[in-house]
Amino acid sequence: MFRRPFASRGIRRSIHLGTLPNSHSPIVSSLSFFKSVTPDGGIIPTFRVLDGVGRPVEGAQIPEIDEPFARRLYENMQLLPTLDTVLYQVQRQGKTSFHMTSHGEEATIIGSAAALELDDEVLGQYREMGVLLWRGFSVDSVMNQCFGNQEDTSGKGRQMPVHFGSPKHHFHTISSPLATQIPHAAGVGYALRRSDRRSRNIAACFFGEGAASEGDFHAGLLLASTIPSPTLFIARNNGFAISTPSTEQYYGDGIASRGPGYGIDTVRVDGNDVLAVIAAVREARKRTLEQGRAVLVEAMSYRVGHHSTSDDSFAYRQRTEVEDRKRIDNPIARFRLYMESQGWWNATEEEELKARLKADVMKALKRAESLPRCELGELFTDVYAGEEPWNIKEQRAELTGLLKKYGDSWEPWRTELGRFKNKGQDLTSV
Ligand SMILES: Cc1ncc(C[n+]2csc(CCOP(=O)(O)OP(=O)(O)O)c2C)c(N)n1
Ligand SMILES: [Mg+2]
Repeated sequence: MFRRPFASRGIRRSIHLGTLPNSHSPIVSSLSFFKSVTPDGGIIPTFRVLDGVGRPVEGAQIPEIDEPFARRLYENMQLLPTLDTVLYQVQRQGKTSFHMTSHGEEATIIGSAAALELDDEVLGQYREMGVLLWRGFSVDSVMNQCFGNQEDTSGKGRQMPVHFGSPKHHFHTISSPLATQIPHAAGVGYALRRSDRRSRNIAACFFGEGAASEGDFHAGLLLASTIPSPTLFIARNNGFAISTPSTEQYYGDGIASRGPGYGIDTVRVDGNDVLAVIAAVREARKRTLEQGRAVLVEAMSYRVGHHSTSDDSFAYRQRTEVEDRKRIDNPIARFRLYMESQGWWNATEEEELKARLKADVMKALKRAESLPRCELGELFTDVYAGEEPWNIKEQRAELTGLLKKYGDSWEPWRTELGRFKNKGQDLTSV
């Protein structure tokens, strides 16, 4: 069976000369090239609901949300930067090794999370902590992961900070090598299709526009397109892949233009407009589930923060550009203004919320930094299922030998061992 990829896209045919055999491609007598996927040969439009100051735009399709839901959205959009700001400073104080913020992308991340079902499988890139927050992953859990202490449920302190994972929250563990999650998501979508969750859940995959330059992006979209599965791809186009501006990542019309090439329903949305994101992702999810086919959403935003704590973005972009982008279409301010216009929010509540969130985060920070790490021997557990293989036994024996020899006498090791539960004795006392 052949689809008609261009039938509705306004490719002009001067004369009807039939179609190619085994194809619906209409034969034409005029030579014409094209490089746009829109019917009028233009740029793919961006869907928005609210203007820059939170007023519905003309003809806006406001998604259905009630006051409690809107409050929850807003609180999570505020919690995310509260955590980010503290965790960024904590890294600067040398207490943790790394952090990545979501500054500027709160609407994309929280809005998408809010449009998904809580048990949809999520495969993130690394900037999607907000999805976990929306799903009830606690502030304590965030801190415990970032400190890698004995209560880190993501990986017992064996992952870098912000490399969260939580089966309970259907959040697959973050893996930094770019784009690996994209073909994985197509596989997760396919597994869902073959399971009893077939008509209930989807796989939602987040990635940056930079990650979309990897081969894995194309492998993943092709897989989801040819082996249909309920997989929703959400591209966070935040303008940068570390120092490389998005203008150097593609010459075509962003990431969205690639969807139709794979026969995938696609939409571009204003990623700084939380209501637009909710409307777009809700509809995308519905299509994904109903058609059992992949859908692509490109959310347009701007990374206001540095790439990570290892980056100083003023080395490659103007401070004024960043300051401007903090003001223009600010996702949080914009939604707050909308909330206020509905009578759902006011200045007193704003102050109370900020104070409460800051207090919650500081309390969790104090607790997390006071807890020891897991026992050192945990380093070797959970690597393989079944009987422990020889190489793990060998590595444990080697570390134990070194600890027995230098653990007490070499100061850096002594200090480091003091941070683990039982101070490494689970290894040395055996
Ligand atoms: C395969 C691979 N190449 C390079 C890197 C280094 N790296 C880490 S993040 C990043 C930029 C990714 O940009 P984007 O996908 O747009 O996501 P953003 O950071 O903007 O959210 C790069 C190049 C990596 N982690 N993996
Ligand atoms: Mg990016």
